[in-house]
Amino acid sequence: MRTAHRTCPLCEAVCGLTITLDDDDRVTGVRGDDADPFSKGFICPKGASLGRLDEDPDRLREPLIREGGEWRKASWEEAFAVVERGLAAVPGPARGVYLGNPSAHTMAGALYAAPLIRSLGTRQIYSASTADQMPKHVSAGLMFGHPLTIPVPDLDRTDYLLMLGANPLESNGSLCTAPDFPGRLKALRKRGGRLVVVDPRRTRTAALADEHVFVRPGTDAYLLMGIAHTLFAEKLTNVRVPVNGLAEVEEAVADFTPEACAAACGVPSEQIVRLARELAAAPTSAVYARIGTCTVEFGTIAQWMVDVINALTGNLDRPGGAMFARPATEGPRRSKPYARGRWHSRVRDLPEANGELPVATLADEIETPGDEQIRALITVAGNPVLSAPNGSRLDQALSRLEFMVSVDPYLNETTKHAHVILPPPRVMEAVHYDFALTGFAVRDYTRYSPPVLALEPGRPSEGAILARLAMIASGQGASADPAALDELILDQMLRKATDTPGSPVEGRDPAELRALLTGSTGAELRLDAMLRLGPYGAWGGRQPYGEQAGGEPAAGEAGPDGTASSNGHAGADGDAGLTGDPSLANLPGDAGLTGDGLSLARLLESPHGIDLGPLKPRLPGILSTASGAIELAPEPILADVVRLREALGRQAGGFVLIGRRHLRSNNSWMHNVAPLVGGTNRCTLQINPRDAAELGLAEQAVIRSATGELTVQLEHTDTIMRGVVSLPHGWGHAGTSQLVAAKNAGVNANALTDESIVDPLSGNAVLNGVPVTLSPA
Ligand SMILES: Nc1nc2c(c(=O)[nH]1)N[C@H]1C(S)=C(S)[C@@H](COP(=O)(O)OP(=O)(O)OC[C@H]3O[C@@H](n4cnc5c(=O)[nH]c(N)nc54)[C@H](O)[C@@H]3O)O[C@H]1N2
Ligand SMILES: Nc1nc2c(c(=O)[nH]1)N[C@H]1C(S)=C(S)[C@@H](COP(=O)(O)OP(=O)(O)OC[C@H]3O[C@@H](n4cnc5c(=O)[nH]c(N)nc54)[C@H](O)[C@@H]3O)O[C@H]1N2
Ligand code: SF4
Ligand SMILES: [Mo]
Repeated sequence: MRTAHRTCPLCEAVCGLTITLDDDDRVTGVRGDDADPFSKGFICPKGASLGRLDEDPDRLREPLIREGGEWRKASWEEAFAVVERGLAAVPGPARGVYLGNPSAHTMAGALYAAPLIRSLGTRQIYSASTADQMPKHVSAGLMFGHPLTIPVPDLDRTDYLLMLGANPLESNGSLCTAPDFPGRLKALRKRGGRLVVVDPRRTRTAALADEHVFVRPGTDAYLLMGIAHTLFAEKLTNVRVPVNGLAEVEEAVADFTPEACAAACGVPSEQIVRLARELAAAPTSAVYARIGTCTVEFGTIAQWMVDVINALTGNLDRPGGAMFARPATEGPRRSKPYARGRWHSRVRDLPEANGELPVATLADEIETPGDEQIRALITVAGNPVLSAPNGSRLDQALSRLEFMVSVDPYLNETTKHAHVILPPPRVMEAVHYDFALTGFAVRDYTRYSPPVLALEPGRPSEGAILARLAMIASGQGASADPAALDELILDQMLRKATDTPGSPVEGRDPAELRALLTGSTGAELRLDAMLRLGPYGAWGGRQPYGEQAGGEPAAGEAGPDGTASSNGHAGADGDAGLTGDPSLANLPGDAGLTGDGLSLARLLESPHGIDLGPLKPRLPGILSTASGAIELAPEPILADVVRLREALGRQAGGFVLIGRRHLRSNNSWMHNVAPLVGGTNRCTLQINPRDAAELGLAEQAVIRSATGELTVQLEHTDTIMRGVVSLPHGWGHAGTSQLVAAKNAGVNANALTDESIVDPLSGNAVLNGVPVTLSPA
């Protein structure tokens, strides 16, 4: 028997795990790692079942090739050769790529998705980000100059937290990396702080709060505008950070009186006013909003308002307020100002954001003939048939592709359309480093997990799979060596650092620095370089390490800034890296480190991770706006406020559908693990008992939307407000080899969501607040 340590890759909480294995290398136990300074032993049921997930007999162990309706196992060489033929037959601009959520958690996604995208030579780039947090990237980009400059609530120090559209007791948090989020909320209350939760359902998080506010789905933007209006009207603003556009914000919110907003969002005007006063009066306060406020019609406006209110109350960038993390691999900030809508989708003219197009238009782009019609598709770690709006239409569209290759451990509702499936190794065989999520952490922290088990001979790591796809796509052939790609990227990264005026390695020889790097794989070498050049690193920590030179990045380049956004997309244009902060260098001493700064070797010596301290103020250095100040009133957002104003008088009527998450489930892909799906059916439609009585609904109902209809199992509960029904997504398992999931199939909530409606600024899907009708089954 032996013990190993690694980070849990399953959700954004980045818990440290202690894993026990027997002599045959079978996982016998998974528990929280008590010595991890950030998660301190916390674990949830998903993490605890990681061994079962890893040893799931339905996981693919070798590539599959589909010929007609028949699947057969193939060697890696044959599979890559088929991919080469499939991609070669389709010109670059007609190749699409979709990156799913787990690619935000894997090192492969962080290090190799960007080179893969660039080598495809296409604008047909999609990810789960446009079914998730794209509105936050757009508002952050426009306000702070970079889409990953996203403030997080300073959970451990705040006195008052207003949380909207998030349910961390089930999700364990999102765009707010905080292991044991539930414990941190309890600690907030215990130290006398106040927690207010805004949600159309009285969730487990709401039950723990001091106050729960029911809000009509899709209308948080009104609630927040009403709060901002009150802050101005009652002269409660106290802006302490450099901003432009304060007067414009005041003007924009002028019409949004608490009374007008109350009518639109269903929260009484007195309550809106009181929330504003409380946020301003608390010694420190933070507003935090997540998925329920993003995947809606006014998603970008709501995300913008969150940061505007934090700035107005004087809580942006101060302890106890909303702050910016400083991750260990943070690269230099870029010099180009943020822009969205630089190009538009071919069929529906929807705007690009972060270099991607909205997943809501993926089916259009596959179905509609034309020069850049998607004829070949690569999916990595995604299941859009169950996760994208109108997934049923996508299901049909995918079956028409000339060629599809999926990198995924499962044959599922999406990958069943592939011609080749390339399975990544087991979690225990994979490396782990959280490039993306440490950028949204409530404490600065770093941890590297080498593989617990050696890779089976002949089996490529996921990084090597993606690197080989990138090399095939760029015409280097199926047998090109992935190590060459890593060396190219390393060379570019080191050259950039040594060429940058003011960099601590300015003028040094890139080859000399390359010789100093350690690591047993290309991924480790690249991590080592990023750590050393990062803000706590031996080569970057003490000195300002200035601006990146402008210009278009070369194909295949990732650079120290080639890290991923929350859903793993690093930006087609290579500019979605984390921001750097040239003015506020962090002394390694500050971080509780002794001796030299961070490097891979330092992380390997610290298998439980390294605490880099509480968040510290970072303004104005973290900003990359052209003005050098926070743009409180970006023009594209002000223009969209007109749409919000027009909808003010809109009469709410009829039922609307929202989603929800459950602690023991994870989007679409953990339903094949028996201990997680056992017990009662969780894919139920929650309905208020009074609504059910009025409609004469008992056990089952038929629910219809503009796009589809489903027969659903009802769950009567007064925790959901009247006029609202809730169905979790990620279910509706059909036609795959996952035997446990097939027995717990459920229905696909995204058969009901409408791909024709998006949040116009971000192109994000509208998954909450979908109009539906109900009738007895
Ligand atoms: N109605 C509704 N729809 C939603 C949402 C909602 O709230 N309501 N939420 C949206 C959100 S927030 C998201 S993020 C999306 C998620 O959308 P997707 O990312 O498209 O879907 P997932 O279910 O997360 O699919 C993950 C896939 O990755 C595979 N996988 C797991 N681990 C690995 C790995 O290490 N490597 C690789 N290569 N593959 C792996 C799994 O087998 C699975 O096929 O869904 C969105 N859809
Ligand atoms: N156990 C588990 N953990 C997960 C996941 C999972 O599937 N299962 N998925 C992961 C992913 S990909 C993500 S993005 C995160 C998401 O993390 P969270 O944002 O915390 O997601 P949810 O738990 O879905 O909570 C969203 C809440 O928004 C509410 N809501 C719906 N519509 C509205 C609205 O219009 N306004 C307001 N104010 N509230 C609304 C819903 O009732 C729900 O309680 O979770 C991650 N963690
Ligand atoms: S909370 Fe998230 S990271 Fe922690 S054990 Fe559970 S799934 Fe893993
Ligand atoms: Mo997500």
